[in-house]
Amino acid sequence: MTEATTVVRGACPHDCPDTCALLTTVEGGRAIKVQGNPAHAHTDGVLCTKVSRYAERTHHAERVLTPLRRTGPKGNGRFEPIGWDAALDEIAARLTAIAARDPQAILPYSYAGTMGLVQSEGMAARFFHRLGASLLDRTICAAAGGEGFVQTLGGKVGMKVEHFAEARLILIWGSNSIGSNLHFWKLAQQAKRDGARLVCIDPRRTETADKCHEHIALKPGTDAALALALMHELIVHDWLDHDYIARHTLGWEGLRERALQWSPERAAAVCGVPVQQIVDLAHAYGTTKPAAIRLNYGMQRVRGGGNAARAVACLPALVGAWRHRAGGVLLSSSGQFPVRREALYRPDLLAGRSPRTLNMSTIGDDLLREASPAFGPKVEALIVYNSNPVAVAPESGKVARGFAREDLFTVVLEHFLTDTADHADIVLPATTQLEHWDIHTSYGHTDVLLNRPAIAPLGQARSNADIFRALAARMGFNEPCFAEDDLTLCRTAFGDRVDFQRLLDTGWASLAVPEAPFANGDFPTPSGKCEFHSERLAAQGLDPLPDHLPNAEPGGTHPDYPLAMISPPARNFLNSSFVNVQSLRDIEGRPLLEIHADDAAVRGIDSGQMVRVFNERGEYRCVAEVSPRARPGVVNGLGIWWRKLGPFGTNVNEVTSQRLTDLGRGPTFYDCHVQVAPLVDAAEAAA
Ligand SMILES: Nc1nc2c(c(=O)[nH]1)N[C@H]1C(S)=C(S)[C@@H](COP(=O)(O)OP(=O)(O)OC[C@H]3O[C@@H](n4cnc5c(=O)[nH]c(N)nc54)[C@H](O)[C@@H]3O)O[C@H]1N2
Ligand SMILES: Nc1nc2c(c(=O)[nH]1)N[C@H]1C(S)=C(S)[C@@H](COP(=O)(O)OP(=O)(O)OC[C@H]3O[C@@H](n4cnc5c(=O)[nH]c(N)nc54)[C@H](O)[C@@H]3O)O[C@H]1N2
Ligand code: SF4
Ligand SMILES: [Mo]
Repeated sequence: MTEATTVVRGACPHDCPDTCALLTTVEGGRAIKVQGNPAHAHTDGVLCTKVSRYAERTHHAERVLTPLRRTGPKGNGRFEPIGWDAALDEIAARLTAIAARDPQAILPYSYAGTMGLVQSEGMAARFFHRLGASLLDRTICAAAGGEGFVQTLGGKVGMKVEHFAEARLILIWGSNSIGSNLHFWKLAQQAKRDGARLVCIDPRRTETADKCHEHIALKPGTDAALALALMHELIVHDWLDHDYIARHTLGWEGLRERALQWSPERAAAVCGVPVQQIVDLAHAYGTTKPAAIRLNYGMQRVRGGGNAARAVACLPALVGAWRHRAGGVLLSSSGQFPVRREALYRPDLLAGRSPRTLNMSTIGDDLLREASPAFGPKVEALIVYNSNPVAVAPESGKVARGFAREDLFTVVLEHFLTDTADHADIVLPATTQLEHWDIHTSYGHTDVLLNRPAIAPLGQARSNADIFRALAARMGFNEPCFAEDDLTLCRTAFGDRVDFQRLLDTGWASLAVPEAPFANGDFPTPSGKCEFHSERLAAQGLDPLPDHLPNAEPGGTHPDYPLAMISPPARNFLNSSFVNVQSLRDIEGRPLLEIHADDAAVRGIDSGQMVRVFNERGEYRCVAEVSPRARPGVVNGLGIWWRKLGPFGTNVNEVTSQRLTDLGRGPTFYDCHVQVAPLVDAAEAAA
């Protein structure tokens, strides 16, 4: 190492359960290498391919490095550089004028471009609360499963991830762990080496399914039927832990009655899998101890996703799996972190106002809606940060039309000119994780991580928190909380609930969470029990017991759109992030649709051919791959390409719907019927 070389400790900011500890090597003010920190147990010195390229992403030639103002028509992506003062003055003037009529006409739109508490909502929430803007229901990823878990176990809580290594049976359910939860996969491998059996439950034959002992390729949206049939077998063969059920669960009689309606034969017909596979899985689950379930969000992006998560969450209590630290279920660990939300987000700045809440998953419809008593004011201004809705939100034809409204004032804080930034009136250059402070929770482990800036902000980039601080000053918001700098916000996030000195010294701090959290019940539900029966759901007029709700668009039923489509992540992208990093795009090639040989043959489709994928909502074009990764009747449209980098300026969300889930008002990306046809016109196909 030369004298000018430093290594800086950080945290991966991305929407991924693993929240890795990073080490960034800096030479002459430039980040030259980003690696996993070997001292952090969960990271173990390993990063995924994407974030190994984070230096390439940060120093990308196409970074937005000055504020930009639109010059061409809306959506054209033509801009001129302007100064920060001009940009902030214009935004403050526009927002002030709109707020004078009704601040609810202003909508913040953000998700998990960074998961850091400071650069996500740390200063932004304060700003929008003070303004009285519409609130955003952040449902786009995890709302249905999250609500299913809250109603059943009492929160986003579950097994400690490290104990999966000791399990004897692991169900990997609705998760492509190798692609999207790499550090969990390492633990599963360890268990496998020690003799554990791994079962993957996923409509797609993923790289994870390839490496498990068994793959159950059920139809999308049939997970609750499978879970209920497993219960049926547990009951019939008496593989139940009667003592655990009696002491630590609520509503057993009702659940028992419901489950007995789900014979393996009935479920097999619904799920489209052999009866024997269900019988064998039930036997394994009922007789292997400890048995652990790694559930992920892939199984809850369908109409009945909340109920499905609820049904799966009931399983461990039935066999008493929670008694052992390597038994139970994990969907998300995010509920374990003692974030000081009031102190950080300052909802008190609403000062008694209660603005309407808009659902981010229906942004397409909501941008096109006129004012009405039920809806409230038309959306006149949109401030987007940490998200790329034009690419990632469902039914993107409508989303793009909404963003193209000439009368909508749109500000986008970004690193790049994404599909969304192309629709902005003003683009503001944001720093990346290598350029700012932040503090991180995780949804896949239970360590808090601190991120130190490794390099100075590039160009004129400013952190999200800094941008909202500056806007607050421009708008005359003079409460002291708007003066807090980013490092202070890091401290505020947990206060004395986490040892900040330790974070400064080592980069992370583990939460003190119980080894086997529900060995003696103590669920954070109203009853303190695992709630098979939920009074809270009953009070909302909903079914108090979990049930199977068929997909709204199951495939095989609509005469024009006979195929079901799911659109899981492509391994080398993270949602729509990294699509513009050339070395990663080279690995992914072109937008791909996996289709089973039988479905391809009847349509005259060959591998490598361009196809149209369409339904009543729209059409996108991509390359077909005839592949055993697709099951008959289901096509896999791998996500999430930038529209402008895909053929014909569209992506997979052109065909997904804005229908919402049973619980949590989440999106239903994987509940989508389509038809697929070869593109015959050679000129079209070449375009
Ligand atoms: N490389 C990479 N990693 C990622 C992401 C990424 O885009 N790329 N995304 C991140 C995000 S935002 C999240 S939320 C997390 C979790 O992200 P998830 O979206 O849960 O990602 P996956 O682990 O790929 O799990 C989805 C799996 O569910 C399967 N699936 C689809 N429908 C069904 C169904 O009805 N039932 C069942 N059982 N399975 C179904 C899909 O085929 C896929 O293999 O991962 C994060 N990690
Ligand atoms: N069809 C289909 N659609 C899906 C999914 C699917 O499986 N299929 N998955 C869904 C899921 S699970 C999710 S979570 C959503 C994800 O949707 P988003 O959260 O919108 O995720 P990204 O597409 O990665 O966009 C994040 C953007 O934030 C920017 N960004 C990152 N860090 C910062 C920062 O510090 N400051 C600012 N200002 N910007 C920053 C990045 O450059 C990037 O453009 O997509 C959903 N959409
Ligand atoms: S995306 Fe996930 S696996 Fe990759 S570095 Fe970040 S936290 Fe680790
Ligand atoms: Mo997500």
